[in-house]
Amino acid sequence: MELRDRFEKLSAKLYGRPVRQCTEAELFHTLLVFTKELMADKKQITGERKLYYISAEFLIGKLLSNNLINLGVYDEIEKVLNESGKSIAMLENLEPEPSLGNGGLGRLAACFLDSIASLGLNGCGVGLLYHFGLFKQIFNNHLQNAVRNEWITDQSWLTKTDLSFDVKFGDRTVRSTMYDIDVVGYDNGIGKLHLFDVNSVDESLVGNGIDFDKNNIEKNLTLFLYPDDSDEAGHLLRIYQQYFMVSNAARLIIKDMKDAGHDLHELHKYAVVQINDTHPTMVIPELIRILTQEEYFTMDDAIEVVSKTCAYTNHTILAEALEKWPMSYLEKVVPVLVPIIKELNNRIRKNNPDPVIQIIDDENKVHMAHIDIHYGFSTNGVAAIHTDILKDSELSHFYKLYPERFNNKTNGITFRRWLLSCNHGLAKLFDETIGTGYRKDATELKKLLDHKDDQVFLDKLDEVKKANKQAFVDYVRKTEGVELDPNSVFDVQVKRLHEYKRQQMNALYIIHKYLEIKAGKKPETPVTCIFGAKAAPAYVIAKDIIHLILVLQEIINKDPEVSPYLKVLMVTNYNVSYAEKIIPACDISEQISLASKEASGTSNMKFMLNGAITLGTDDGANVEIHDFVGDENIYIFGAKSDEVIEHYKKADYVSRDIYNKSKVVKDAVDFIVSDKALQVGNKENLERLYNDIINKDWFMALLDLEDYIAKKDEILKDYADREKWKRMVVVNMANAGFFSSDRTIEEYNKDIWKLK
Ligand code: NBG
Repeated sequence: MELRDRFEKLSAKLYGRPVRQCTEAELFHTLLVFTKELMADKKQITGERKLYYISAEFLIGKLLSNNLINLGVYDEIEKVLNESGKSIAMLENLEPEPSLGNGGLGRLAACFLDSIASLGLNGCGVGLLYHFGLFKQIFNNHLQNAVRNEWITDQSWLTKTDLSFDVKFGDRTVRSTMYDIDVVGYDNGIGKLHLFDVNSVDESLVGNGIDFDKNNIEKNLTLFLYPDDSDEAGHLLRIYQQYFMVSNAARLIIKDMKDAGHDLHELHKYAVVQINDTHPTMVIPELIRILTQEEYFTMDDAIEVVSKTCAYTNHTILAEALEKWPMSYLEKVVPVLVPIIKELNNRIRKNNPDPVIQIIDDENKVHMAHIDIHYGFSTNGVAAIHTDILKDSELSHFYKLYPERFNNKTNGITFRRWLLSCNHGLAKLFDETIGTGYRKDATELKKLLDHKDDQVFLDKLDEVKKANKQAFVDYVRKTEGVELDPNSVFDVQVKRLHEYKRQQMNALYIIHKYLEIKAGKKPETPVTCIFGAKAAPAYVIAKDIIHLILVLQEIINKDPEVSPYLKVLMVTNYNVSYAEKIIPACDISEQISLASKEASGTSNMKFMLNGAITLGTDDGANVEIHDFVGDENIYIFGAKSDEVIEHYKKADYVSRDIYNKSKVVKDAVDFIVSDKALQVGNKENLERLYNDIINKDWFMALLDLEDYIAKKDEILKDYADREKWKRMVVVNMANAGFFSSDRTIEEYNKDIWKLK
């Protein structure tokens, strides 16, 4: 039967009406059921050996469009809907966005699931079913407010399975249920994301905001991703969550192995576990515990087989994010793992007493990453420079012990979502220009280079960007009530709010521009500075930076002298769906982290693919983008990572010296506490931020500020040279192929997972 007829038949069955008479809500539901039926027709991906990708986050985004694209029926369905004056995008507005992740780490895991299924690899994701996940952001009085974010409805992609386990903590036992979300491979079979929930969960524990009783573990366990951990109860809750996740994962793995009739002594032959950052680390002692206590393994055998099964990905060198749990916390939450962790520690200590590599340190804290490195067979970084820093400084003692375990896997993004789904105009232009081969082999984008001087192509490219900018302007008018100028340069920084990512440096540039315009120096090209970022609710300075940006937005956008040349927008509740609208509309991609601190970054890749030019430091994957496109197609500024690492070693960075020496820097920083700013903003927030910048500035925003201002002025000037700009855009898009997550996953598979 033709798709159209099947779809009509379904709407008749569900609502007793033909498609053209259905409401949007009815059609959304019909399409959801229909898509699930098409998915049920596809084969489940299987294989002898299986990957378990365990992660605290899977930032999967809305699934309707993507599933239809990967099923290969998007255009056909769109046609059917168009005939009734509807569209897929319209219906997708009704789909809530799953709130299962925070930032790059979670979005990477989602891109990986897409690529794993699209390459037909036998792998699944394992994580938690957070009911409210990451908070929803609203702004009140120029301040971030966090409110609860509901996303689970009856009409969702989740399927309840009958798999259920008991999870025993030190002081209680809870029961879990596994829910599945199907992952549609592009022109391939179906993979799975397994999400565990606690049966006793109680959403009514939470009011309108995000406060709840942190001690009521039975009820709160799967309510939030990264619950506030500024106190002990918060820390304990995170350990409860992590153990709940890995205990279920371990049970699932053992069950799969037994169902397939494998001997658990050969676990490593049939299973591989990827530990995504340190959150799932306890899967190592948990598997060892199960094998020794329930499967009669000797400790030696259990350790050997588990070590050959587990691999670890490091996503950061920031000390704060490398988890260290006090032994007393583990004793309370997971006493059964404590003797095993001590045994693992003793085995290391006996051979090598060097304090920096111990699992349990002198303060009796357990270093989770150290468990992963000693008792896993692979440790990888996520971009070339990041892996080099791990080897040469951050983890150099481990690298000396186990050089063969260290490897790099530069991150990637799935082009299905970040091109085909979010930028139909551009994808269509690529299809017309170089054929559709790039959809399966992203390196074919190179063919675009042949069109670098093709005026017709360049003009079409410009048209696509213009249309995307206009669509974004319309969306922002409707949702934020802010009027943007589609003819201005769209300069975008979207990512988690963190001092190392230096949104504050971007804000200081904006102040500098504002002061220049007020002094009569009008820029040639008007610019719109767009931000999207959430700050962790307990991260005070990050919230102060949001406050500053919102204050600037208020002052600048309302100033008739300035706003024709400069505008600021911080979007409300930045998430995957927002990213899908912003990225295709962007001209300048801000990747301005302090060199050495951004492990990789992945928005840099999405932006380049969608025709934006990078303004950035030599950090993370920017370094590789730089290598691919060459000096003339990227704008790099600021201190290099060696220099930065030296500053930290010598502890010789004094931001106040820079502030005192440079008038440009001083004027910009002083504005934060000027009368003008204080008229709009809060004294407490602005003064705290000001003091932090001149007295501390741990991530050295002032170090690079002047260089940043100069580079940004240069890129804005070059934007006016339209022909030059368009050529730079083509070179960037043509070189984006390497950053496909299909390439990343092929590398993981070849070097680590060895599936198929
Ligand atoms: C983040 C890094 C990013 C990187 C993503 C994915 C964490 C702990 N790390 O630079 O900050 O792109 O991981 O690897 O969230």
